[in-house]
Amino acid sequence: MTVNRKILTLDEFTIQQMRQFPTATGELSSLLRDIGLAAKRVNVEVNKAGLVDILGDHGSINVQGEEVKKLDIYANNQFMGVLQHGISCAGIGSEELDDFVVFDDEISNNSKYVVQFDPLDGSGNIDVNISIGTIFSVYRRISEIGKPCTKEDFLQPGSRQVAAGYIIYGSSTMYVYATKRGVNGFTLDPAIGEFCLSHPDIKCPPSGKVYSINHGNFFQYTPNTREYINVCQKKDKTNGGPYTQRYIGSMVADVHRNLMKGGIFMYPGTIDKPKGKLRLLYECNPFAFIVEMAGGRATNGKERIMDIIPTELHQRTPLFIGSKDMMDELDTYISKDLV
Ligand code: P6P
Repeated sequence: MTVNRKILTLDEFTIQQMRQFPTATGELSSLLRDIGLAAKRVNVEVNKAGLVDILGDHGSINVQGEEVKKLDIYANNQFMGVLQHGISCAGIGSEELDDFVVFDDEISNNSKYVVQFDPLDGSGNIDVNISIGTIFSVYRRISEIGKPCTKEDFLQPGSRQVAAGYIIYGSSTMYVYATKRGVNGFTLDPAIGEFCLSHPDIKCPPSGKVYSINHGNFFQYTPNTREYINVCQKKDKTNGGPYTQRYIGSMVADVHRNLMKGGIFMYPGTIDKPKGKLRLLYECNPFAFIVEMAGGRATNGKERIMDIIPTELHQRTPLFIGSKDMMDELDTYISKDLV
C-alpha cells in the first residue's frame, strides 16, 4: 500500500514548523492544534444545524445587543474549553462575553498567550445555510508569567499579534491561519477527521475585480466613500475593470474569497455610526494580520488597522481590507475623510 506523504495534516505541519525554531516551546503549535480540535467539534454541529434543535435563538441578548443563537453559545464554549484545558493560554476575550475571562489556574497562569475570538461570525446566516466562520487572534501576554492575565494583555495593538486565523464553515470547512512566517490553509477531510494542508503559502493577489460592500447603506456613507464606490461601478476594460460586486453578509466568507482571488472588502463608518459595525479586537485585527501577511492591506480609512491602540474589548472600527493595489487606489478617494 503506498502511503501518500504529500498530504500534511495540521498536526504534522505545526510540528514541522516548530522544529525550525530550536528554542520554540511548542506552546503556539499546541494552541493552534487546540483551535483545530474545537473547530472540528463546531463543524459537526454546523453541518447538522438543520436537523437538531441547535438552530434559532438562545433566548438571550449578547453584549452586542444581538440575539444570541444557540450555535453561538455552543461554539463559544468549545473554543473557550480547549483553550482553558490546553497548555498555552492564560485567558480569552470573546464576542459572546461581556468581559475577558482569566483562567487563573497554575498551568494557565504559566502560559504565554491570550486569545480573542468571535466564535461564530455571521451567525444570523446559520438558519439560511450561508457560510459562517470563527475568527481568532493570538497575543503574547505582557503581564507577569505565573500570575493571572490582566486586561492590558487584551488591549494590545494588532501589530503585536503572534498569530491569527479563521475557520470557514462553507462548501468545505477550511482553517486558515497566519504567523510571521506566512499564511497557510487547511481543508477538513471528513473521511479521516483531519485538517490537511491544501493552500500552502497563501498570497493575496495585488489586484482583483471584486468589491464587497453593503450597498443598502450607500446614502449613509461619507461623500468620499460614495465617490470610490462610483469609481468601482464605472470600471471597464480600459482601467482595470470591469469590477463585480460580491457581498455575502458574512465577513469570513467575503474576506476569504477576496484573500484568495483578489478584491476589496469595505465596512465603512456611516453618518449615524462613524465607527461602523465590525469589532477591532476579534474581527478586524485578525483579518488585518492575515491579509497583510499575505501581501494585502487593511485600514480604517485613515490609518493601518493594526496601529490602532485599543481602549475597550468590544470597540468598533471602520474597515477597508484587501488587495494592495485596490487599497492604494481607495486611499486616493477616502483618505480625506474624517473617520
Ligand atoms: P450588514 C455578520 O453579522 C457581520 O458581523 C459580518 O460577518 C458581516 O460582514 C457584517 O456583519 C454584515 O453586516 O450590516 O451588511 O448586514
